[in-house]
Amino acid sequence: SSAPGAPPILVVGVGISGRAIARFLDSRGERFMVADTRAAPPGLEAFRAAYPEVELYLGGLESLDLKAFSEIVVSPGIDLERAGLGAVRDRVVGEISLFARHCEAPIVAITGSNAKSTVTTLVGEMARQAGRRVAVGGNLGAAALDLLIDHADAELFVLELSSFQLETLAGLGAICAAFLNLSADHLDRHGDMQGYRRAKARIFEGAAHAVVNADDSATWPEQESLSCERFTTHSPRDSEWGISSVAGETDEWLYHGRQPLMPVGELRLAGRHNHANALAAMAIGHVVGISPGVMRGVLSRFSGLPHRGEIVAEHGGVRWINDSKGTNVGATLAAIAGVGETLTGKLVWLGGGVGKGADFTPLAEPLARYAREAIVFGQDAPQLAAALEPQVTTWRVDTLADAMRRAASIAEPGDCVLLSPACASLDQFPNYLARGEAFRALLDQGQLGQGQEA
Ligand code: UMA
Ligand code: ADP
Repeated sequence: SSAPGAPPILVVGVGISGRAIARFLDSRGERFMVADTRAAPPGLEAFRAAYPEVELYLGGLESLDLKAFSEIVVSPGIDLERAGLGAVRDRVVGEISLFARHCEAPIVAITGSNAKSTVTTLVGEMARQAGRRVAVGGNLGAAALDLLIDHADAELFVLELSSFQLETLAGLGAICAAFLNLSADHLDRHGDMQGYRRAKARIFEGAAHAVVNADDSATWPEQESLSCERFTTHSPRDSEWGISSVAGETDEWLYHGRQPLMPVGELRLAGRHNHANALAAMAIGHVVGISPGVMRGVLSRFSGLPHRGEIVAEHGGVRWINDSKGTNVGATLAAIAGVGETLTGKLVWLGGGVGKGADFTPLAEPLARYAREAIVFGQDAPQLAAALEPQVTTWRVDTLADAMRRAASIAEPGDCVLLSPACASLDQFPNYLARGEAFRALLDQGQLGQGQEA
């Protein structure tokens, strides 16, 4: 705890991370105050109720004497430059730095533009099935510092880490650091792809082992001495994790080098991108000593997280898929390819929201191939329409509900209606979960005019 009279710590943010940081500092008897740059942040009342004694400041941080704090612990949503913290960067740490400083058990850290939650959940489940006391969280589920308090006896921490969390992180020292893939996202925050990649690559600092994507060189670490497991959706070279057919047979199997692991057909997760996810999870599990048999068992049961390629309804021969977590172009390309592989009819694609400065033009080619129509909604619908036309028949509406009504009116038996918006939801929903729930609720209400037989 802080020495009497020592400068206090400043915590920035009253969201999930800010509350976890405050709770952690409080549990250690540290002196701290809390600030949020917003005048009326959501979660304020809950924060006040939990910490009535803690000094709270709302508004622009320039009114605070930032030099008066020994350390400034920031929430991931804080853009340091925009919040006026650029000049005191040397005293800024993120929630995960605090976690790393106090965590004594081994850490598995997982990042990437997409697939983080799926792979993190799989690895956590594999460790649990292997009988380990494991705690899973970070950018998904419980905040990392909450895990440190609530699972103090964990012998392994499996953390999903976002680029926002990694940006302020130094020397994590993970036993296994996985960088799954890189495609454009959050460019409004990180400036360009180099800045975004640099933030993510911090995951490797001090790591004992890395797991990277052999098909995506942007995920490879600069540290040449770092021992690397590599996964690919092609035939594995050397000791890579990959996919191949058994000699003389057509069935595909997952392989580690020349060792067959399990038939692809035994996976419950569909689509090539999910085969990559299964391989990544197995490579990580291998690094931390989980047996192939346990991993196969988990992969043969896991059917995916909600809001990620989730089949929500089938009406009149039309399948409705909720991929609300498809919040960037790379995710949506994977979802379209995954659905397209199995489609008998056409795709009716629903997309739109906050594009975060992304280039949408890569969506045009696969949508031109598979889609009956692209129905776009929300804030950046005009940008989407401009990127898709004239190759793709595009229809513009205001809301998700309008888009679904339009989809119901044009879909034919054998078609698939896919909500994989390639955008954040924050213009019209609190988050991607609420968007996915709205999709499900509108289907359950049966008011879309779609065929009613379930
Ligand atoms: N904000 C301010 N001023 C402040 C503090 C926050 O304007 O002083 C704004 C931020 O710009 C942001 C919002 O408030 O728009 C929330 O920021 P936050 O850092 O307080 O967020 P938390 O509630 O702590 O949630 C964060 C993650 N959210 C973000 O990074 C935006 C959650 O991931 C994560 O579950 C949680 O920490 C616990 O680790 C969500 C997310 O959307 C799922 N992550 C992004 C993604 O996956 O793409 C990165
Ligand atoms: P994250 O936590 O990184 O957002 P999720 O596991 O929640 O990742 O998946 C988010 C979305 O990304 C899914 O809904 C799907 O559209 C897409 N996706 C999943 N796996 C991959 C992959 N390996 N490559 C590209 N996109 C993927």
